[in-house]
Parts: sequence; structure tokens; C-alpha cells
Amino acid sequence: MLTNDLNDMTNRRNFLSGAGAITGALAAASVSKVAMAALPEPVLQTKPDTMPPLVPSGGRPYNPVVTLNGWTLPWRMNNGVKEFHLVAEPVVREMAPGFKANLWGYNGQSPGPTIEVVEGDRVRIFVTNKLPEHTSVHWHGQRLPNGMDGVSGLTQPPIRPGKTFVYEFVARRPGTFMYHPHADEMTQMAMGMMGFWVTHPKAEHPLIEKVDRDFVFLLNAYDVEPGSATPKIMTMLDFNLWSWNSRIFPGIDSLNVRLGDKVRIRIGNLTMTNHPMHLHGHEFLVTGTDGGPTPKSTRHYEVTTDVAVGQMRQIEFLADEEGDWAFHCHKSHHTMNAMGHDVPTLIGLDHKDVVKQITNLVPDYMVMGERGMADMGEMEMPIPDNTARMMTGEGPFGSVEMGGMFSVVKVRKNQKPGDYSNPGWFRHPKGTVAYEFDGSPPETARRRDAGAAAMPAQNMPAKNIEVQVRKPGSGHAGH
Ligand SMILES: [Cu+2]
Repeated sequence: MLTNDLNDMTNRRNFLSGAGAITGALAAASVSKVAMAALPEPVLQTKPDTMPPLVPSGGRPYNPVVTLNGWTLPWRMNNGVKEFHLVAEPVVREMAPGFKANLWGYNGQSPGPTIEVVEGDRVRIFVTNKLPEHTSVHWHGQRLPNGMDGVSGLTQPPIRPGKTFVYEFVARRPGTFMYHPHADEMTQMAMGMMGFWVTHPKAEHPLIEKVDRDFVFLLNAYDVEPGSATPKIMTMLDFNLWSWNSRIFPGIDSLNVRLGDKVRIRIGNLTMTNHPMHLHGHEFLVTGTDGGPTPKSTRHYEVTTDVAVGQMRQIEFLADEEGDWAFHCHKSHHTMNAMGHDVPTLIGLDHKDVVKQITNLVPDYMVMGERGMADMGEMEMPIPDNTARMMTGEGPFGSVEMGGMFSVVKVRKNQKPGDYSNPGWFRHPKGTVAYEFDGSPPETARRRDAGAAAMPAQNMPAKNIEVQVRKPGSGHAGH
């Protein structure tokens, strides 16, 4: 749910209005010990909800982004410099209702807050390390002085626990960027340390169109054993939680837009595999990457675009079809939640006899996956405390049987401009929903002039292998 959290907004306003006085006192400060002594008070966020866009109260105006299940970090102006304060720290992240994880992040959340600036802005970021080990922040994709690039050991000493470092540079090119540590990366990224960065163009840009809605999120992945709460950091491939902004469906908010809106979605991938991102009901253009806006000659319509490891993609489309449109990673295992991958395929196996024997000993025993895995979504099977269900998400027609990297783009005629709240499920006009056929199906017609008879195979195996087809529930009745 998108919440207008009054406390949160008050905090932000206090932060911003309190800034004036501090700005005056620091009029002559540059990046120095003086500036550090007057560190901007960090702003924290404890809720995992999608926060309203942070409309800029000063500086050059822009259309702010909305961070899915996240928020934008307020700043203060200090003598013409935009100052931000990031605090790297352990956090508790609700990844889905009923499932919390011990992660690391920034300012109370994983991922950290989105940083939004304007092309040409001079930016100063204070980074305080409250982690039990050293860290650094790398500003992925930015043009900046080499010593501000945040690679621990290569361009700067590590930020030790308890210390604060200052990064300062000019946001030179507009676009879609991210930030993450470049120190003990394997651990720190596996624990959720990352954030989004958007640099808006300072003037009209031939390759950057104005949009009505601009959503951002990062793809991330965790390996949290069912029943536990802390990710295993040694995992390289076999993650069991595929998330957007450290949330898994049905914990990911929907992207709510108005019919006719021009919509931009910016996605960054900080997992260790690629994610083909697929939108239903609309075609989109890839209008930018972390390398900048794409040349118009390279743009073509797609409904799926692959976001490879360490890449960012911004897609744009006209939301001109009303409805609840699925938007998800197209790798089917990435739209599921925690499970082991050592489950054998049991579809069509007849284990009635075995089950009979086992139920004599264990009365509640059931076989997983005998009829496919959909049962897992439907049945409320007992699971350890603090475990995300493998695939859940209740829709208006039943279980959506999805988890992980899945959400819904909700396109509505009556969604007000600037209103990001969830309009509920789509009410389909009468006669526009797939329905059950209630006659008797005709016998299937099959072509007889094609296949083996039309083109005899050569080099056949000496003996024909007979494949037994078994239909679930019908025992050996198949063949
Ligand atoms: Cu994926």
C-alpha cells in the first residue's frame, strides 16, 4: 500500500526547513573538516511502503521518481551544494507481509533511499559507516574524479566502522544510475547494500522525453533458509528469494498509472544472473541504460528486455489499455519464493502404494508436486515461522501462483494525475473475461500426411523405446 505517512513527511519537512539555519552557518564551508563537523542529520525510513515522490523544494525543478517499496532521500542546500547523508547500517527489512530478513542497507532500509539530483548539480554525500566492517560507496555509471569512485583500496582507503567519509562531485550527465559498496562486495551486496540514483536533465533533452510517471527499482536476490532470517552470503547461483527492492511478490506494490499516461520504469540489476523483464498488454522502448539515453535509431518495440548483471535499463510505454497487467521477470523460477531446488519432478508418477504405506506411519503425509506445483499455491501447507510462501498472491480470480519478481501495472481511467495509490482490482467490462466452455469438445482432428510417414527417419535406434504416459489420478489407465 502506498501510504501518505504523515510522520515521515513531517520528518522530511523538519529536515528541509531546519536546513536553512545550518546552511547560513556553513556559508563558507567547502568539503572539509568544518563541513563534516556539521553533518546533516540523517533521515531514516522504517516502513517498506512506496512513499510519495519527493517534490523538490529548491534548486532546478524536475518530475520526481517513485521508488517501488522505497523512498527518496531529502537533501539540504549548503552554499550551492546539495548535501546528502547516507548511513550504512544493519536493518530489518520486511520482504513480504509475515516475512522479515536481517539485511544491511542505508538509512533504515534495504535498498537505501533513492538519490535524485539534476544534471550540473554539485553533490556532497556524507557516508557514515555503522556496519561491523569497513565499507565504501561506488557511484555506478557516474562521470566523476577518480578519487570519488569509491573503490576501496584502489581509489580510497576503506571507511572503517564508526567513521564518516565525504564524496563530492558534479552530476555531469543525466540518466539512470545506482550506488553500492566496493568493499567486501560479495558480503555487502548479498546482504542488500545498494540504492538507486537518478540525475534529471537540466533542460529539454532531445533523447529524454517528459513522462507522467517515472518508477525505479533494483533487482536483487537473497538466499535465506526457510525459517531463518539472515541471508547466506556464500551463495553464488542458487538464491531462493528473487526480489525487487528487497521485496517479493505479493509484497511488491503495484505500479498504478492513469489511462493515457506516458510511463517510464527504470530497472537496475545487482543480482548474479540476468532478468528478462516482461510487460503484458503494452509494447515499450528501451530509452536509456546506465550509459545514458539510447540513440533513437537503436530503439525498437519490445515486450521483454533482458537486464544483465550490473546493467540498468529504462523502458517507456504509453499506458493506453485499461486493466491489471502483469509485469515480471520471465525466468519462471524467479517468480517463486523460497524453495529447495532438489525437489524431483513428480508429475504423472503414481505413488499411491508408497503413500498408503507412509500414511500408516505418518497420517498427514502428502506428496509434493504430483499434479504439478499449483497445489503449493492453493494449499495452506504448514511452513516454518518467518518463511515466505513459495508462490502466493491472491487475485480476484484465485491464487496468482506467483512470487518473487512479479508485480502488476494497474492502468485506470479514473486514476487522478499524481495519485499513486492502489485502485484495487480491475473491474472487467462484461463479456471481456475468458470463460468456461460448457458444450462438449469435438474430437481433435489430426493431420495424417505429416510427421514420420511423410519423412521416414534414418538411423533409428535398434529397438523402439516405449514411453509410458501416466495421467495424474488415473493410475495405470493411460497406456
Ligand atoms: Cu529473473
